[in-house]
Amino acid sequence: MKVESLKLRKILDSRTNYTIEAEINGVTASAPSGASTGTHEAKCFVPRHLDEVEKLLQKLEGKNLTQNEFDKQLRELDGTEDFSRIGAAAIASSFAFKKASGFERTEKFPLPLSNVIGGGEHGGNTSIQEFLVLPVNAETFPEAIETNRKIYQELKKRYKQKVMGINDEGALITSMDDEQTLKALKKVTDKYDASIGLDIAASEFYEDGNYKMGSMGASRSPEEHLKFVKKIIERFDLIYVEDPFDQEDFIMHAKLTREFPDLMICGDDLLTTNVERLRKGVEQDSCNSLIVKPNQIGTVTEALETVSLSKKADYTPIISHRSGETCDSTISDLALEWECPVIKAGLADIRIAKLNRLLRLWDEANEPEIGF
Ligand code: 2PG
Ligand code: MG
Repeated sequence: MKVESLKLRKILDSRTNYTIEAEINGVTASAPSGASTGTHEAKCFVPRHLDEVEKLLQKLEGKNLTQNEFDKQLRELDGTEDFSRIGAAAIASSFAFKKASGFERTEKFPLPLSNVIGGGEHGGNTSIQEFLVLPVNAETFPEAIETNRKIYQELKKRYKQKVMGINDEGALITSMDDEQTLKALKKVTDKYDASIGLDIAASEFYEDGNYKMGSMGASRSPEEHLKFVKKIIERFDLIYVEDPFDQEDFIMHAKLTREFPDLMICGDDLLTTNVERLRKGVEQDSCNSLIVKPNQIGTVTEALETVSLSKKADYTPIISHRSGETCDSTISDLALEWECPVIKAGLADIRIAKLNRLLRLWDEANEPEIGF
């Protein structure tokens, strides 16, 4: 596609921080941002002199490029390993180029993995960052949304006295600790034929060699923490566990994965959508699924490279939003193009942009399928 015009501007995100919107040939896309970011992620910030970054990227105007070439040019113009010069302009521009050149969507829809109760860095009382629900037996995307919506609304009603608000991802903040939350959630998910998943985001409470879950007054060694995770997996029939250990600990992840091969043990901060880190994870059998956040690596092309390796290695790719979001729904289209069987997003607030995009696409599809 020929880049006729490229513009950058500052827009607001869901945390009222600024982020970047790129406009290529009149098509806009924007960059999300994380709060619990992995150390190995691309830098996703708004550069102080955005006009200079815009001028730099406008060198691409007039060029006829494939997505691959465009993304490579972004890398070259930036000139750093982790996009520390152009920051969020990388993923915003890469998304905008992709949207302007068009998607090659399949009709394979992802199951929505929805964050219903939250804590950790996103705000809330629990040390575990996200309590997620997966409507495993849903046969259509609208049915899957209906299940998750009912669970969210029932939680809000049933635990009215304990709900204190919503956090960065639109998940409920309650006065319950981690185990109380799991017990409460289990009652509701059983009723609606859904399973529970967790983003433990353990790097956020890993300190001096111990896992310190403040909300439960617990400090555990890695082996003790492994026992704790195993206990809650069994007791609450978890189907999905993300980042159960520190982001550098490939070995403890592997220990857990070995014991629960039928569960999705997923690397987010551990793998950071980075093909080299995924390779390391695959060599050590650390996980069996991974979170795909294109802004963790900075371009659509490199995120796709990671997805391709994940499929070869039998790692389930789970495309995901960030805790700081905009109305951009590029990841919904990418989920269909890349055939990701699960999409992780919230249910409430600005997250509806991604889900509503998928509801619309479902409506337009001829013979859509969902899930694995
Ligand atoms: C995560 C994400 C999204 P953040 O840890 O998986 O839920 O949070 O964007 O803050 O990294
Ligand atoms: Mg995570």
